[in-house]
Order: sequence, then structure tokens, then C-alpha cells
Amino acid sequence: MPFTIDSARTIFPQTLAADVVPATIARFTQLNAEDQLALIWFAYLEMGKTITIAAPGAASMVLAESTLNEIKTMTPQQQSQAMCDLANRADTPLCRTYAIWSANIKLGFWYQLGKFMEEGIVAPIPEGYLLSANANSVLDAIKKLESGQQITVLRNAVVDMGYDVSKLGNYTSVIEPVTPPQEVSKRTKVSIPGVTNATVLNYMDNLNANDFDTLIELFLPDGALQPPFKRPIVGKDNIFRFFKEECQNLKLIPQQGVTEPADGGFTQIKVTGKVQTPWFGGNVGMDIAWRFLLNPEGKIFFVAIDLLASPKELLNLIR
Ligand code: 45D
Repeated sequence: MPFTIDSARTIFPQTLAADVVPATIARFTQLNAEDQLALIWFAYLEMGKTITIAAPGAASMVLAESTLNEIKTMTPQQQSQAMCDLANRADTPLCRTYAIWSANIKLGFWYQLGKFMEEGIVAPIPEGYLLSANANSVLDAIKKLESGQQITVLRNAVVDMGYDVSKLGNYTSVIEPVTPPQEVSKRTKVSIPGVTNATVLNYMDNLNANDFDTLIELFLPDGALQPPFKRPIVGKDNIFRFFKEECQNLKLIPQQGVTEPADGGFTQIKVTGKVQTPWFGGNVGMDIAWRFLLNPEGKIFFVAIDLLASPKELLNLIR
């Protein structure tokens, strides 16, 4: 085996990821809970001027419904406390419930809380709330990001809230039901200048069709997938679960690529293009690179998905 997962992670080392995203999250995490909540509120209002979020699917709302109802019955002070607890990752029943929800359920929950706050059903951020100097500077940094980077910061902030799952011991996560794959006759096929490799083309087409059963068979049993700013997810079972949990209804729009031989008969392929999330549809096109490493039989040993530093990076296909 000429590669390990660690060595595979360094293919196409010239790829410039948007490191400003984890850097901003790290600064955000240092703020106190009140500042965090107010900052997200202001960032969310600012973003809402130019892009709109799609309402979450009914299925994910049902899963958060009883918790939302519980919050509605609280006093305004208890509501603010509950939200601060989430930001503080406190050990409360609510924070434990939240912790085992999938990312989309967490986002749907906050989407609904935001609506309730606008409607006055849940305690709003006080109108004249003054952010600390640090929080103001983080907010400024967020405002300067591209929209794809902004929504990634917001998503990460939401996903990181609640009780720390690693302290929960055994648990089963709550995820939305998996929608059936798209009908074969309705599927589209990508074409990528610079890439004729069938595995890569099938990867894009099957992910676009939500056909995770077919998609997962493109991977080696000990293959790995590395999402943006995350450690690699290793092994078919774990990758399959990730696809069902976090990858429904994505739209991949690959635009160009480069195909290269690598050591031991492996092939490395870099593709760049846009990805849309169902939350924002065509309103936000994230600039993405896929870095594939395929074994001699064309199975995926490793693929990294990077959020790129700038649109200029889309044209960077240097090995
Ligand atoms: O605290 O090939 C309030 C993979 C104030 C798979 C609020 C992929 C208080 C393989 C406003 C109420 C997945 C890796 C909060 C490809 C408060 C693959 C609410 C990539 C929190 C391509 C805030 C996929 C709210 C990618 C409601 C890159 C915030 C997907 C809502 C990226 C934020 C998806 C939302 C992203 C953010 C989605 C809805 C970045 C959604 C972001």
C-alpha cells in the first residue's frame, strides 16, 4: 500500500482552503454566551438582507417539536437561560437532547427559534444590546467573508452548541428520515473538463441523486472521506452514515479538474466547482475542491472536500 490516510491528505498541497472559517469560529468560541447569541442574531439579520434561508423540511421540525413547545411555555428569563445554556454547552436535559440531533435538526431548531424571537413568542435579543469590543470585531470579520464562508461559520457555531456528545457514553443520534433516491429517468449527469474517470463522475451523479447505496460502493472498505475542516471519516459504515445524516439534497456543480498518475498505480484527481446546500439553494454557491485518491481498481481510498479560500482557487489545478 503506497499511501496511508495521513499521506493521502496531502495530495494537491497547493489547494488553499478558507482557513479564515475555523479561525473565526475559534474567536467566536472565546466569547461569552450572551455575546455569542447576540452576535449570531446580528450576523443572521445582516445576512437576511441579501440571502434567504429555505424553511427546513417538516420531517426535521417534527423531531425538534416537543423541545420547541417546551421552550414556548417558559418565562422569557428561562428562555434566555436555555439559549445561553446551549451556547455554554452546559449539562442540562435540553443540552443533552440537542447534542444528539443531526446538524440539520439543530439548524431547523434555531431557524424556528429565530422566527419565534421575531414574533415575540421567545425572548428576543434586547434591542439595544451592546456587543463587547471582541464580539464586535468577530462580527466585522464575519461580515467581510464570502457568503459560502459566512454560512459555514454559522453552521459550525450551531453544530458546536449543546452538551458535548463525547461525554454522553452510548447514544443513538436523531436524524431526519432518509429520502428515497431520485428516479433514474430524472437524473442528470455531470461532465467535467479534464476528468473522464468513471468513479469521480459516478460520485458526483450519485450524490446529486441522493443514491447513497450506489455511492458507497465506490469506496474501498477502509476508505476515507474528509469533510471541510474536519478529520477524515474512515470506513464504509461511517461514511455511509454520514451521507444519510448530512448529505441529502446537496447540489454538486463540478466545473473543471485534473487527472494524474500517483505512486503504486493509484490515480489522483482534483476537481473544483460549486456546491449548493438545500438551506440556501441557488442563492449561495460554495467554492469547493474535491481531492480524490483512487486505487488501481478505481475505488476511492480517500477524498477530501475543501471549502476554498476564494473563487480564484477554482482555477488552481496545480499538483
Ligand atoms: O444563537 O462531496 C439566531 C460533503 C440567534 C459530502 C440563531 C460535501 C441566536 C461530500 C438567529 C436565532 C457534505 C462533505 C442562533 C460534499 C442563535 C461532498 C439562528 C459538502 C444560532 C460536496 C441561526 C457539502 C440560524 C457542503 C438559523 C460544503 C442559522 C455543505 C442557520 C455545506 C444557518 C452546507 C444555516 C452549509 C447554515 C450549510 C442554515 C455550510 C447552513 C449551512
